[in-house]
Amino acid sequence: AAKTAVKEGAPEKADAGEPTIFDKIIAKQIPSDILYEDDTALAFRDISPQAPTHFLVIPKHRDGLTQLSKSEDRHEKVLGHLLHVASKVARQENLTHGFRVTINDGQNGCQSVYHLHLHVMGGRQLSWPPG
Ligand code: IU
Repeated sequence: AAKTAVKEGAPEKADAGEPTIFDKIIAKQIPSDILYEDDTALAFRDISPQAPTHFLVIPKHRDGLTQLSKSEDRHEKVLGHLLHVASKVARQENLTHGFRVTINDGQNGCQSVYHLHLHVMGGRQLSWPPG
């Protein structure tokens, strides 16, 4: 998992996160199955689906949002937008019987890519609680 690398004694940068694979997906340098795109958000199918339908919703401009726990007041609008995009794409994908939205945060949350992303999973009966 990519960990934030800040030199000892160095002032913390606005976005100390290193580039991730999602930057290449946003730039279309590597192919992905894009379901929705606007100026702010991108939704694409997860490469390793955990349900019949599994897509990710990410902000195009990370702006410090390596993970949810780094949110600042300025992120409020984009955070709301990402949830609404999750809902719209779930509708587009006909997840009429329900779905789950998950954000994995940090080590205990099993986050592996340090660019905020919402998982949207559906198309089967999910169980609760998660592992
Ligand atoms: P996580 O919550 O950080 O663990 O989720 C990262 C997700 O990104 C995970 O479900 C991967 O399958 C997914 N993913 C992807 O869709 N395409 C990629 O090139 C890579 C990871 I790397």
